[in-house]
Amino acid sequence: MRIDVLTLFPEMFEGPFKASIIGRAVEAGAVEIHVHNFRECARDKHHTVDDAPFGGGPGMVLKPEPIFDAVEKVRSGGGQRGPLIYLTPKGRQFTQSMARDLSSLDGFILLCGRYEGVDQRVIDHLVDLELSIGDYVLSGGEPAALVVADAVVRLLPGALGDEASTLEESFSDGLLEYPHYTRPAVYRDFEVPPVLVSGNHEAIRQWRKEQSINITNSRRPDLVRRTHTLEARNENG
Ligand code: 9D3
Repeated sequence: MRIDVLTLFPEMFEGPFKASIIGRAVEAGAVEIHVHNFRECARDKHHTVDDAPFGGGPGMVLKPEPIFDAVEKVRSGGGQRGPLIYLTPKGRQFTQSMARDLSSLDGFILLCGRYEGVDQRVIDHLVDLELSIGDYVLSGGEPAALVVADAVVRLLPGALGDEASTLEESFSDGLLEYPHYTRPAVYRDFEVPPVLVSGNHEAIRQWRKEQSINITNSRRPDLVRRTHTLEARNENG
């Protein structure tokens, strides 16, 4: 996979793309990430990327020319044929299912906005998909691009060392996770639930399922399907 990022703040990607899962996936050759400063595509001597909005009002708008040029350069250069994704508070909210869809692509381009956003003609004639990462205000699209890249890259074969990803879907079943414990069995008088050290694997499986359903019911009732609700009732008597 190849991910191109268009941003005015390329330095915001240096640490995150070197460290952690993404860094490992890059090292393993599962993904190539190219970060471009589209200020370099501005033609005037001051490399202007923004201007005042037509019609008046506060703030600045990102000009179309540097962004069109940057996208066209990326698409002709790296052979990138994937969609252009614009990170914006007005976008559809990013989900795990979108991460899965994106992980099957050859590549995509992430466009990060700043100020009041991009000229609408960029959206109308260049952008394929507008994504938000949730209902809170960021100062720009960069943290959202990092979130999308992380969620997608960890799904690529070879990114996690493989084992975890397959386990994830079959077991968690759309529920929040059960509590985890490790040694020591007693720490400052705080004991691990006895069932976990009982050696009874069926009892452990049941306990974990019940814990998952209960924590999901109390924190994220929107995630709990009817089948889970019935299971919880059965297992709780
Ligand atoms: C100060 C401008 N705001 C007017 C009320 C609108 C606004 C524009 C641009 C607010 C935030 C931003 C910058 N945010 C993003 O570019 C962004 C974002 C976000 O803020 N929240 C969740 N997902 C995303 S994706 C991109």
